[in-house]
Amino acid sequence: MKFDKTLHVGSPNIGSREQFDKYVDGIFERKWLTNRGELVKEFEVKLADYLGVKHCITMCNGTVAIEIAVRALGLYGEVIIPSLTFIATAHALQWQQITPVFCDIDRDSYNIDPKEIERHITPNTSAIMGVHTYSRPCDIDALQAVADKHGIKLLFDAAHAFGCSYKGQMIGNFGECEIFSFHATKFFNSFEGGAIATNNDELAAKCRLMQDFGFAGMDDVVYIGTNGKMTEICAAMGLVNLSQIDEFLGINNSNYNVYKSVIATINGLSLIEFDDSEKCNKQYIVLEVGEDYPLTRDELLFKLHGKNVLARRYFWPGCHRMEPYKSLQPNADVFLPVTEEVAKRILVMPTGSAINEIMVQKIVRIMEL
Ligand code: T4K
Repeated sequence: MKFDKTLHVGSPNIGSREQFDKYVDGIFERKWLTNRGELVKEFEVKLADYLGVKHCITMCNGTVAIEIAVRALGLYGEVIIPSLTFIATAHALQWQQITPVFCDIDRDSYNIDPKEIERHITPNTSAIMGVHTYSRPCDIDALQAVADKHGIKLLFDAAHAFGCSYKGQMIGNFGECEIFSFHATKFFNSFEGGAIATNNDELAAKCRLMQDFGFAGMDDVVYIGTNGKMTEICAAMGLVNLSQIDEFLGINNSNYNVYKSVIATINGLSLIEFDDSEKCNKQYIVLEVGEDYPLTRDELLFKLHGKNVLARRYFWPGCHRMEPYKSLQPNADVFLPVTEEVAKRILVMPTGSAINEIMVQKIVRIMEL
């Protein structure tokens, strides 16, 4: 059984076309396309309200948002991050001549392991940047304790964790700031886009200036800055999708439950678990392919691809095995045994509004062999 159309991991959730068209009419009527237009302002208010955070500054994408946050926080030298993440986490640092120092992950949560951090701290360490990988929050309290003990900053790449909570509070409220991605492939998208969420007034003001070349007034530049602004068309998409976010969350939840019930019967495959007492977007359906499964992870991947199921190996082989880090830090793997083990076993499966229960059952039938 082969699917007629390719099933993607990152197929976008797209809200009401009618509502979107109305926003677009307004954009053309106002002739205001970017540079803090009406829709961007409305989107920021609604995002901050949804997250229960003081400031949410929209950005052109998640990568530039991290770069701006890092710059606004005055980070330098070395920043500790996990290697099991999308390459943007590392690149946003290296782009600014800051060395990403790769720390191992916890075997159960796949997130940066707070117990492993201290071995990487040097006089040059300026921060820890946790990543809430696959939507599961890091052990934030433990990371904050390490950061406080060493007088370094803590921030989060929350690209995967919009709509998720930690101890009942929405992600977006922790560390110095948290950075979201609203890329098309995220369960909540604005075509391209991102945001910096923070409760720190001073940091928010700085990020806002830096995303607009450092302009504090018409002819007054106060910082080195860049162009990190979100456009009106992206804000329109974000507003539409935010108004339907519960629908997308519901779809991901029900797809996850179907995957869970059917995968439970297959020996050698295990599925990521989420804490039911917290809010979670469940946007990544992550499988681990164990030793007792008859195929290796890669054999299963190619079998699925052959059936038009474009499963992904996110985030194999780990940033430390990609350039330029592979050459710059050739021995990084010595401290990353868990990352190495997990990276070779994980497989990310399609979900979102393009996928339904019947499709999930068919996908799992392919995996039953
Ligand atoms: N930090 C973390 C932890 C991240 O995961 C990311 C991004 C970032 C930072 C940076 O945020 P942004 O600067 O991107 O806002 C995709 C996304 O482009 C990327 O945003 C995402 N993480 C990453 C995990 O996935 P690729 O290179 O794998 O994308 P690609 O083109 O292979 O697309 C993935 C699948 O989605 C394909 O099967 C095609 C399908 N697709 C894609 C698009 C764009 C669609 O069906 N429709 C579409 O419109 O990076």
